[in-house]
Formats: sequence, C-alpha cells, structure tokens
Amino acid sequence: MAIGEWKTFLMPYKQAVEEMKVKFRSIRTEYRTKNQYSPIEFVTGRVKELSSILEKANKFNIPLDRVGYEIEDIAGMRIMCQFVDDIEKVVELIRNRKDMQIIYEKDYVTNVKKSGYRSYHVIVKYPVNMADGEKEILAEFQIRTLSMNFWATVEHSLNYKYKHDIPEHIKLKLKSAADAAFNLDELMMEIKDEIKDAQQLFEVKSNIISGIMNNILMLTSLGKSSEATRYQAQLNRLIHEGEVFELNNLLRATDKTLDIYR
Ligand code: 0O2
Ligand code: 0O2
Repeated sequence: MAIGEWKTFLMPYKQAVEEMKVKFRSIRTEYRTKNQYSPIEFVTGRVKELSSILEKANKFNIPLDRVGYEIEDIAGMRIMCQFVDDIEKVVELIRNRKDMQIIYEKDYVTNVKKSGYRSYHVIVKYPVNMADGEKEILAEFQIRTLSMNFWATVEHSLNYKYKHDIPEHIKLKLKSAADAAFNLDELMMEIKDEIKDAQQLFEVKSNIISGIMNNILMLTSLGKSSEATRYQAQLNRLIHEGEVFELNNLLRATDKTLDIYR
C-alpha cells in the first residue's frame, strides 16, 4: 500500500478513537454531574503507529490486505480506574452499549501474564460513518487501575529499550514492582468504602444545604429579610463542620417559618 492509501485506511480508526474518547469521557462527566462515584478515572486512546502495524503484520505473517481483520488494536482505547472492582463495572458498561459489539474479552486481571502484566481487554466491532457509508472496524479496550497502568507503561518502555530482551536483574525488579502494584491495589480497595461513605455524606449534606438556601431565598422574596439574615448566619456556622442532624434541624426551622408567612 502506498502512504496515501495507508492514510485513507487509517481514517476510520482515527475517527473511531476520537468518538470513543468523547463517549467514555462523557460517562465520567455524567457520573460527576450527578454527584455519583465514577468507575472511570480517565480515558486515553490512540491509533497504532504505521511502523508498529507493519512490524506486527511482519511478525505474524499477516498479508497487508488482512491487517484490518487480524490486528485488533489499530484503534486502542485505555480506561483507567481507581479501584480493581471498578474494572468489572466499566466492562459491564461496554457490554451494555448498543453502539459497539463485543467480539471477545481477555481477563489478565485474574489470569496475570507471566511478565506480571494485569489489565482487562475487550475487543469490539465499532461502526464508523464515513463520507461514503458505514465502515466497521475492530478496536481494543484496555481497562486497568492506575497502578496497573503505571507498571505496564514502565515495562513497555523497558521492552522498547531492550528490544523485548530485558536483562534478568531488571526482570526481577519488574516482577517485584508488579507484586507491589498488586498490593497497592489491594490496599486501595480497603479505603474504597471510606471514600464512598465520604461521597455519600457530601451528597446528603449538599442536598439539605440546597433546601435551606431555597427557603432563605423564598423568605427574602417575601420581604422577611431579618429572618433570612438570621438563618443565613446559622447556615454559615454549620456549612463546614455541621453534622447532618444540625443541618436537618435548621432546614425544619426554615420550613416552619416559611409556613407562617405563606
Ligand atoms: P506511546 O508511544 O504509548 O506513548 P486528547 O484527546 O487530546 O486529550 P490525545 O493527545 O489524542 O488526547 O491522546 P490521549 O487520549 O491522551 O492518549 C494517547 C496515549 O494513549 C498514547 O500515547 C498511549 O500511551 C495511550 N494509549 C491509549 N490507548 C492505548 C492502547 O490501546 N494501546 C497503546 N499502546 N497505547 C494506548 P502515545 O504518545 O500516542 O503513544
Ligand atoms: P503496543 O505497543 O502496546 O500496541 P500476545 O500474542 O499474547 O503477546 P496479543 O495476542 O497481541 O499478544 O494480545 P494481548 O496479549 O492481549 O496484548 C495486546 C496488548 O496488550 C499489547 O499490544 C500491549 O499493549 C498489552 N500487553 C500485553 N502484554 C503485555 C505485557 O506483558 N506488558 C505490557 N506493558 N503490555 C502488554 P502490543 O501490540 O503488544 O503493543
């Protein structure tokens, strides 16, 4: 294939990666907007470099007219999660999507690779609308924790440097780094409940505070500015350190005052 033809060949892959990045970043935004915990921490994506495509085709004896069918990661997406159990939630999000079809999954989280590599891979078929109609491409999702990603990125660079022949003493260090990354993920899972509790508490408090603020605004619009000022001062005192029951008491007090004037 001439270089111009490669550019045309890669166009749907470029578009697919851009579309999928927007879609999965939006899911994160949606969770955050709803004050909910997002299993997605961040999303990256890339189209495989032409040199890497040719290298892989050469290594596996793939004829150039078959690369689109045989190389599954020309379009590559990475979804990073904070905690190991978020990975399953992200995979479930992909399984439930109507805009892509799963071809197969590879679980290197449970079945850790000999290198120490951990990640969950999902290969999908994804339709792209091009100027001359629809084109279906294959794409690979790699879903992993931040700690898995750190390890894989470092190991990938070393493989590149040593051309897949990493010296034994570095291999040993990498193996213990993989164990450390695994232990970090385990420890973080223990803190996860704490974080969820904190987020839940934040949500409950912000809902009550919104209710109080609405009532104060209503009192102001009814011309009851001294009551509004008094409640605002009480809210200011509670806003940082107030307990849920104290905020609830204030909400009930503002409700009662409003009932008198309405
Ligand atoms: P290398 O050689 O791995 O460092 P934007 O949308 O503008 O925020 P941008 O610049 O399009 O972002 O790229 P993004 O989304 O930040 O991600 C690009 C990086 O994603 C790549 O860097 C890869 O490191 C990584 N990446 C994502 N998915 C995959 C995948 O499936 N396989 C591989 N190998 N890498 C992936 P580089 O610099 O392109 O490559
Ligand atoms: P790049 O440069 O990241 O795009 P295999 O035949 O088992 O070696 P296969 O069948 O291509 O590999 O699929 P697999 O194992 O699911 O690997 C696909 C991708 O997963 C790789 O793409 C890597 O991005 C990542 N990966 C797999 N194993 C390792 C590992 O041991 N270390 C790191 N850092 N990444 C790994 P490419 O095309 O190899 O490379």
